[in-house]
Parts: sequence; C-alpha cells; structure tokens
Amino acid sequence: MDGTRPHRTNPLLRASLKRPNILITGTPGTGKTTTARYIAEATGLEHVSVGDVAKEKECFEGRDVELDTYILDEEKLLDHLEIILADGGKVVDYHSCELFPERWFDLILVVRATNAVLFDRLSARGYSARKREENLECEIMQVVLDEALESYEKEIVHEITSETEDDLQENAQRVKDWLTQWKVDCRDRVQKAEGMEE
Ligand code: DAT
Repeated sequence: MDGTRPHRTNPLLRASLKRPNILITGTPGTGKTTTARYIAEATGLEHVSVGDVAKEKECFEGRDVELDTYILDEEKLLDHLEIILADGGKVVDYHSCELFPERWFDLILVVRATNAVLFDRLSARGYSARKREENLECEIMQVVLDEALESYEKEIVHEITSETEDDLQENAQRVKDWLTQWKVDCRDRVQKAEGMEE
C-alpha cells in the first residue's frame, strides 16, 4: 500500500478519519445553546442548532396550541440534518436526543440544571406557568438524561452543568481533551487497519 496516500482507496479508513459529531442535549433552559456555541468557538467545530435548521427548512407539521409548541416533521428534519452532519465536525444542540440515529454522534453531553436556576431562566424567557412546570418536572425526572442513556452507549454520555463562565471554560477544556484523545484513537485504528491490510 502507498504509504504517502494510505486512505485514498479504503472507505473504512476514510470513514475513521472523519471528524466527530458532538450532541449537546438537555431540558430547555439548561444551557445547551450557550455551551454549544462556546465549545464550537473553543474547538473550531461548527455549531448546528437543530431548532434553527427546523425553522430554516420549515420542518413543521403544525402547531400544538395546548402545549405551545410546534409539531415537528421529524422525517424532513432528519433528512436535512443527515446532509449537514455527513462530514463530521459539528456541535449539535437540541432538547431531545432519541430521534437521531445512534451512529451520528461520538459524544453526548447532557446539560443539567438545578430547579432554582432553571425556574429563573424559564421565567425570564416568559414561559407560561404550565410550560415552565413541565420543563422543571422534565429536569427533575431526568427525562433527557435517561433518553440519552437509552439511545446511546453509556460510555459516551456525560452530564455537565452550565451556570457560570468557569463552567463554560471547563466544559470546553473537557471537550478539547476528548478531541485530542479521539484523534489518537483514530490514528491507532487506522494504523491497525493498515497493518492488517499489508
Ligand atoms: P438552552 O439552549 O438549553 O435552552 P440557553 O443556552 O439558551 O439554554 O441558556 C439559558 C439561559 O441561561 C441564557 O440566558 C443563558 C444562560 N446561561 C446558560 N449557561 C450559562 C453559563 N455557563 N453562564 C452564564 N449564563 C448561562
């Protein structure tokens, strides 16, 4: 095999050199968007807000007036996201995670918040009492964390908090360290595969 261009012909090796996709999930108000933006800035990965993609590509089937939310056209949204995530290198944020194919993500960060912090943030957002209570209950019952643990390998699911500037820096550093290790693991995988090819 040509040592200077080892990955031209082997799709398996090419796939293993793809940059990772990271999903940042959690109850609304826990700090997903803030964290995702910060991490993207710190790592050079690209932030993808699933909510923004849904709006831009009009992935809605209507509006649930009672719940005060849009009804998502999941199939349409997933089709758009598949294209966006295909090359890797994305930091994706969304308040749910079970709708995505497991293979899309290499790391899942679940942002958690205390009741008091979430109450204040959702109140500041002008949520109705009902919507606020639903989200607070969702966080207390750790719905999104359980969803993540059921949908992905437990080893790649991590809980984080986002309340202070220090939290943002610390979380970004953790992701940077993880990316460094991820690259080392990729290189090892490629070298091993090359060894097996020879
Ligand atoms: P989400 O995307 O989960 O709905 P957000 O990122 O919009 O949440 O954050 C909700 C509010 O909390 C917003 O006013 C910004 C603030 N916030 C989040 N993380 C923070 C942090 N680490 N330090 C200070 N404020 C933060």
